[in-house]
Amino acid sequence: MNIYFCGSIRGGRQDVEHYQRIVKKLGTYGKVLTEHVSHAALSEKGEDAVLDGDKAIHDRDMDWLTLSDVIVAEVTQPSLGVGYELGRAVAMNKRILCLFRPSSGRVLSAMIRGADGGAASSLFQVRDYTEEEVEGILEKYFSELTKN
Ligand code: 6K6
Repeated sequence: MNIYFCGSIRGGRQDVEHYQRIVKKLGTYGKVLTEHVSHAALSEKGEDAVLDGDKAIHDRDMDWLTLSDVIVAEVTQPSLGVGYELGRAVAMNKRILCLFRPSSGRVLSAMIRGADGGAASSLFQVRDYTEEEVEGILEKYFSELTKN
């Protein structure tokens, strides 16, 4: 299974440790195409982006999004790039799980929370979580996925 993980880069790297925990668990279900999003060395400054250019990053990520079977996005730290990826993934009819931590004190965008289809089988799902719950939420989500 190809898994596309989304997390904030230029939107701010405050949650990178949460991304690492999620990506580690996702790796038990398939290939995480965007594992680099969880790398602590990847800063929001974009020095490494200068080498290839933003167009190369965008085009490669869109190719990976097309190849992916499921998209998992950590959406607590707001990111234009993550919002864009989610919109493109919806247009491709992809299966999407968004993870949000209310303990952050933030309120999730209505355009993300409001996209939840409301059923366990919905293509677009949003889950609120606390740090300790994240593995259990992913276990439940992927066991439903492999059943269908
Ligand atoms: C390093 C530092 C800044 O930029 C880089 C290299 N850039 C990227 N490499 C790979 N994926 C990227 C890069 N920039 C954004 N993305 C994609 O957009 C990722 O898949 C993330 O899920 C999302 C983050 O968007 P922003 O707007 O927070 O950067």
